[in-house]
Amino acid sequence: MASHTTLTSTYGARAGLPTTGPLASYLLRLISIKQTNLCLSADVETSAELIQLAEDVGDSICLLKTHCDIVTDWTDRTATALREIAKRKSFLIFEDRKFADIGETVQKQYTSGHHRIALWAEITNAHIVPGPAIVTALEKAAESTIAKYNTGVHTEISASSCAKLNGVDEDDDEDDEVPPMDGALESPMLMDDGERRLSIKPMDRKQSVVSVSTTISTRTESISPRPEALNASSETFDLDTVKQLVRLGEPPFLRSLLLLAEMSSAGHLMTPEYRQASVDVARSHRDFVMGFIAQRSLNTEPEDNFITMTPGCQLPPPGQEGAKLGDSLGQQYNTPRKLIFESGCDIIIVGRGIVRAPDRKAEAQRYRQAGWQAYEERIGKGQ
Ligand code: 6AU
Repeated sequence: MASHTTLTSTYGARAGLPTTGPLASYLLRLISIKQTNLCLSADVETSAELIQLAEDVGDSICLLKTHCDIVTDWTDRTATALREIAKRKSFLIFEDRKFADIGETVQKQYTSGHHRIALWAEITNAHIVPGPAIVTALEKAAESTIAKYNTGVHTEISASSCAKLNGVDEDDDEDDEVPPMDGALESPMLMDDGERRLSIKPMDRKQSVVSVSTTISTRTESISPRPEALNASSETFDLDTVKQLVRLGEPPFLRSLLLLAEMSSAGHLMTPEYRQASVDVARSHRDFVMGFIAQRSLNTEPEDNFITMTPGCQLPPPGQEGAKLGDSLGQQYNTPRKLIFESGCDIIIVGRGIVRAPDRKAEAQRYRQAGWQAYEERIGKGQ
C-alpha cells in the first residue's frame, strides 16, 4: 500500500484539514467521537425491520446504508422514522443507489419518484461509467435540494437550554480532541403530513443555535446512562462522549457523493485504469465527492483526503480465521483488519455479518471493536 498522510492521521485530524468538506468533516468528527468506523448495510425488506435494525445497532455505527428500493413498504414515514433515529443515535444515512445513467435521468432518480432520496440521505453513490457529467448532474440536484431547504419557511423559535437542564455544558470543551463544527446548518425535519408528500422544516442559522437545545434534550435522553442501560448495556456512551456529541450537534444540511471505484464482487470489470479515472473525476469535484467505494485507499496526492468506504467485510467464525469467505453469488469478504489496517480503508460496510446474527446488537459491537482496533493499529496508537 502506498504511504499517504491520511493513512496515519487520526479521523479527528483529517476532519480539520482544509481540503475536507463540511459533511465529510462532520462524519470524521462523528467517527472520532463515537469511536466507530462501522457502516451497517441494512438490507432488509420491510420498514419495520429497517427501523428496528436502526434502533438496535444505531449506537454502534457512524453510518446506516439503505437500499430503499428493496423495502417493499417504503413510504415517507420510513424516511421520517429513520431520520429521527439517526438524529437520536447520531449517525448519517447513505442510500446505496449506485446511480449509473445520463445526467437528466439521475437528477430525477435522485430527487423525485417514490423515494426522493435527496431529501433524507446525506450520502449516495454513483458509477462513473456514463462519464463525469453524472457527478455534475447529481451535484446540481443536491444544490437545488439544499437551496430549497435553506429558503423554506420555518416557524417557532424556543430559547430554553435543555443542555444546562440535563447537566451537560455545551461550552465545556475541556479534553475534547475533536474540533467543533463551524456554524453548520442542521438537517431538516421531515414532516410527514399523512399524505404522499414530505414537507421540510428548515432552520436558519439563528434558529439552528436554538434548536441545539432540542437535540441535546432528545439525545441525552437516549444515550445518557438509563437505569436499564446501566445494568445491561456495555455500549452506553460515557459522559464525555455525550458532551462531545452535544457539541457536535446535528449534521449540516448538505449532500455528498461516493464514486464506485472498485467493487467487492469476483470478476468485476473495474480495472486499475477505471479506478484511476474515478479518482480523476473525484479530484475535479472535491466539494461534492466525499470519497469512494473501494477495496483500498486511493489517496495519493498531497491534497487527497477522500474517505474510503468498503463493503465485502465479515469476521470469520471462531476457529476459521484465515479462511477466504464469500457467498454463492460472487461476494468476497475480507476482515476489518485487512481492510482498515492493511489496505487503508476508512469505513467498513457490513451487511449480513450483522443482519443475520442472532444478536445483532452484540455483533455490531464486535465489528465496531474490530474496525476500531484496526484503525488504532494503523495510526500507531499505543506504540
Ligand atoms: O455485507 P453484505 O455482503 O451482506 O452486504 C454488502 C453491501 C450490499 C451491497 O449492495 C454493497 O454492500 N456493496 C457495494 C456498495 C456499498 O456500493 C459495493 C460493492 O462493491 N460490494 C457491495 O457488496 O448492500
